[in-house]
Amino acid sequence: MSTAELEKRTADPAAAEMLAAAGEAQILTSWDRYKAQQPQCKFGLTGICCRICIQGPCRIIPSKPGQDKGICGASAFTIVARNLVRYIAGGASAHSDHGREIAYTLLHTAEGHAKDYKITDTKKLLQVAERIGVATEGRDVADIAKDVAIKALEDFGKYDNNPCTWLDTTIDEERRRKFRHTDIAPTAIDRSITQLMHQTHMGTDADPVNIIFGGLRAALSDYTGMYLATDLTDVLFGTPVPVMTEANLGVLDAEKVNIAVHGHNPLLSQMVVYAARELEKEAINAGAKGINIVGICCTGNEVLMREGVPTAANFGSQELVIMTGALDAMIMDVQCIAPGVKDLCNCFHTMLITTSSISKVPGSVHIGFNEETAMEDAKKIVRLAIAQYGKRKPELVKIPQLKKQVVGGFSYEALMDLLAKINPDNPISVITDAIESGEIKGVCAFAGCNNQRTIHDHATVTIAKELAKRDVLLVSTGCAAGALAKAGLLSSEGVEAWAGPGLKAFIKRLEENSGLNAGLPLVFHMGSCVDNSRIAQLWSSMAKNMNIPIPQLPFVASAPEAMSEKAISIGSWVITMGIPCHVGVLPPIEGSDLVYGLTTQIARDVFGGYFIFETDPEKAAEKLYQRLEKRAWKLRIHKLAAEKYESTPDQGYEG
Ligand code: MSK
Repeated sequence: MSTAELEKRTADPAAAEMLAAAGEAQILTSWDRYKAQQPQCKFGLTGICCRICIQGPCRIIPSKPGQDKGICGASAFTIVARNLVRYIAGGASAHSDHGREIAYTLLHTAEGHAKDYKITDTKKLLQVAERIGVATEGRDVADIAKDVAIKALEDFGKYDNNPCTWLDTTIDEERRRKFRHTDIAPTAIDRSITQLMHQTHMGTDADPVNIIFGGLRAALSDYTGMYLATDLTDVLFGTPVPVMTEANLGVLDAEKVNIAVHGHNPLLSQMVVYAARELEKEAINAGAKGINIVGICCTGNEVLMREGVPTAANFGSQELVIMTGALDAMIMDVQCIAPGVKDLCNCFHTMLITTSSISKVPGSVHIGFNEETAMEDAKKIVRLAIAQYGKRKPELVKIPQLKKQVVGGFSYEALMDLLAKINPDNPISVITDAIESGEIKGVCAFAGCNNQRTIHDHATVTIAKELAKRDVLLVSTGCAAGALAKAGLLSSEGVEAWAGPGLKAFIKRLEENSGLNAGLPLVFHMGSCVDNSRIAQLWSSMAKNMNIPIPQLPFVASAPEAMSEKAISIGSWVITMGIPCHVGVLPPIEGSDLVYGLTTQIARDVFGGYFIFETDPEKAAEKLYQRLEKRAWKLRIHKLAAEKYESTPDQGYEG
């Protein structure tokens, strides 16, 4: 494969090296399968293929009488809206079901039925308990944890009509009112998802506006599920603090047993990390120099944040970890595991181990993972990997010697601790003062995946560099954080290379006071996909400190390579919170001008947040920067006016 062809596939040099090797060995990857799918169906791409009943599929051609509607009479706008919100239902179900598993484990830990787990962060438990109204005074930690877990589980299926607790206790009064007026606050997660599937069933709702609002209710369920997942995971495994690690395929170690944890649920990956520490000697007895755990996707982000486990790949390059010939086992839990990894495993000695009853791949080994026997199960899995090490074919081992330093672990609490070194009384004001003085121009949060419709990692890295140059403070989660990590933007090297003068001065000021042994990174890694809740906590606290509603805050979000249903549901709740959200891949909505307008214009009028669809990374950076500049400028004008007329700044203007 020529260099030009490789550059069209990935911006990651290690991935390019592996893709060249795959080409030579005639091993097909997702890049080849994407090419083989071209041209993709235009009806599907624009959202006007309806498969909701089995009279269909119906494909809409607006200019052709008779075919301008589906067989049932559904218009293009109904079909596009239904298809779009069903993505949200899928995303919300995945995030929230993940949260449910964590809540059950916390409950069983508190009851003493999950002996391998413990309550690690009591401080966070008490904070969460107080926030959601669970009594703490004079009570046993286990009793408090039990009540918190039950409250979380109630958010899935409670039968009263009050908003979900994790939504209601984490938003301000202005958003609470907005969600009440628009009737999109979910009362129970499961109900909102079920109701959305009902609403979009054949012959129920044909009104695209009503359908979209039903979708937004489910999106706020996604928010609820991921927020409680973050809170309770911190309680179980600890709230992340800054850690040093590395990223990219060079983190694989030819002399060790290499195990990749892949998926999302830390209940498994944390146990694998603990088990590997205990079984180090067994690996040495097998002839290896030890055990090397590496992460892929968000379960990788979870253990990076808490344990400093290095990242081997993000979503787009997951198959290429196997291509190194040095991966002994890939352990998967749920979500974002491409079934194509099994084809790669068949070409090498890598064992694919599935662990969840709802996530299996034909031909792989299944070890059911249970919370009651968590450590035992994790050890069984690690021992399989050790045995597999002996089957490695040295002649097939080819690890690209490319990796970058990463400083991660910036939970909301860790960020506040860092800011408190400068202003212990009001840590968040360190950021808001820097925005008000113009030293930094605002904040951009990067989230989301890789998508074969874009060059792997290219848009994420390009937009981040462009915004950093213009003094925008950057935070990230998910596979976007993976892309930035592999490109060196999660290190102090990134600050030297790409930060504008204001951003550099800001980060250096934090660094001088940090008390850490490492330099601070250009982009602050805030965790996995569910940890977008940490980003929401950040913007809420900034808005509160500036005494403005969130839609006036100079804060934007970007998912340059969005791929999954979860990314659509995250983006949807981000806009309901009042944050402009860029997406670098057009979702299938072009088949209806009305739905397109709802997401990009009407959303702005109603919520203050809206989607910005832009596939060109340079243009996207420009648009994001303009949004920040405009919001910061309006803030300054209103503040000046308030000072001049000795009044309080106007709260009612559009941000
Ligand atoms: S893993 S949802 S590919 S970010 Fe969270 Fe990555 Fe997107 Fe999955």
